[in-house]
Amino acid sequence: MVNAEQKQLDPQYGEPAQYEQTKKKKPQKLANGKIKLDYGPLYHGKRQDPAMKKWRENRFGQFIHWGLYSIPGGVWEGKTYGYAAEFLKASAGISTERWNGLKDEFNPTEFNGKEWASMAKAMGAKYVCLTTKHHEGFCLWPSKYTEFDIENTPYQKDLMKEFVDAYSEAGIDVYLYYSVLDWYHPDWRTKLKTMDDVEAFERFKTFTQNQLVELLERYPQVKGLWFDGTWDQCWKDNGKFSYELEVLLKEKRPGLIVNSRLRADDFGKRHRDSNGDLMGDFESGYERRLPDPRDTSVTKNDWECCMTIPENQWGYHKDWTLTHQKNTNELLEMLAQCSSQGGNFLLNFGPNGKGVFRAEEKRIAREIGEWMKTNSAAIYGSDYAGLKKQDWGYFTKNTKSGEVYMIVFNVPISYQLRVELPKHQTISKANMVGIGQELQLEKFDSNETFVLLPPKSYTSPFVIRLELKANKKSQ
Ligand code: H79
Repeated sequence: MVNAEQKQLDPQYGEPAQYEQTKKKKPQKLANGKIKLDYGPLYHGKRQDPAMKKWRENRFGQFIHWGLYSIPGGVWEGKTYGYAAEFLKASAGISTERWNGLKDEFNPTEFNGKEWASMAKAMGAKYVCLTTKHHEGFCLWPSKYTEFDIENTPYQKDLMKEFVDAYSEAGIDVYLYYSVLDWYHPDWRTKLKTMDDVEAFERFKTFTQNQLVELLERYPQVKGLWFDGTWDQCWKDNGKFSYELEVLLKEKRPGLIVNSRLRADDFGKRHRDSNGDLMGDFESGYERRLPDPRDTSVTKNDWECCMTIPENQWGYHKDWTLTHQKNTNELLEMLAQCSSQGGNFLLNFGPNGKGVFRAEEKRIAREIGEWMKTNSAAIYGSDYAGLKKQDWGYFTKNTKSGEVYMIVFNVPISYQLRVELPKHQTISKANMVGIGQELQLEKFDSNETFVLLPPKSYTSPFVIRLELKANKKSQ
């Protein structure tokens, strides 16, 4: 037996082959100038299979953060902690033992899958992503691989089954969030410093794989997995594992969609490999931020922006007055921007420990839904329109019908909305969506036209549908 000190990663004891392999590789250039990778992307370019097309058409999703952190809601022993509520254990320095005791209080008696799904549907969400396990390690489903799960709470029941069934029946695609980082599991390590760490992490990888396979087997309707908590050195040094995990999960569930956070390559590069190519099916680095609205390079890959309503609260926090709360029009503008650049918008909700959404969330969901009732044609199935962005808002183009939409957020004082088209095209007609009113056009340059708005006060964003025609002399 070697003692603990000897077990430090001393060269005389060597390192397990798997660990060595990802840590010590030297980059090799291929004939095309690219770095040779054994664990790069599974494919290049955008996936065009039906499952991924559906993901793209959905454009708008509901994110749900729900776990033990939803009980204290950012408040511990009378003190309010302003940082993200799901981080309360860390920000208030709560011992693991005390935090884990929250499991005995988790009893969401007000949870009703059908009501949740109908709220999401009325909002216009086409997909949902639920936290099955966040950093705290608590599992919302009854897992064979841990005691720290819903089965061992006063609630006991498999609420995830009710959730997945209700959303699926409502026609909303279900995705599952899974944090690899785990504050509960004794084998989780951020960095592998000793042989013990390496061995523990091997067990942790098995645990992770088992849980993910378990999720896919238990919930057959699930369309994809949304990974998080993969930024630590341990994961970056295990590119081989994340590659093999992606392969395995996709074999288990053909068509499965995974975000770019799952992967690290041979040299520890995340999201994008050492050659700059995306790993996973969509770029998920846009957390609480959007790309520059004029940046067309983002249209090369699928991507998604996940967004909170307050500044940075994912889990339920009792006090939302601490930071700016985005209003409905601000959120609609983000949704429109995502659609205009070929991305999805995933808007977060954090129900409380009883399973109740806060009043502000219900109101925002209702208001978004009202807008979507009239205007969703400019969102669902839409993509980058190939037109130069203008200051009044965003162009989108429906990929099936080819119809072009203008989603207007800033009405100019002149009431003139500038549109610049390719030389071979002209606008033949412009209609206000909803009212149907035809708008006057003024062509003022070979390829520029003003869409003229009736002068009045505009109080909410609106959509204009353009009919385009090819010029006679087009080449
Ligand atoms: O679930 C929500 C948050 O709780 C979770 N992701 C969203 C979807 C989240 N966990 N951590 N964070 C967000 C912020 C963490 C940032 C950091 Fe880092 C981790 C700072 C240092 C390590 C990521 C990696 C940013 C810099 C390096």
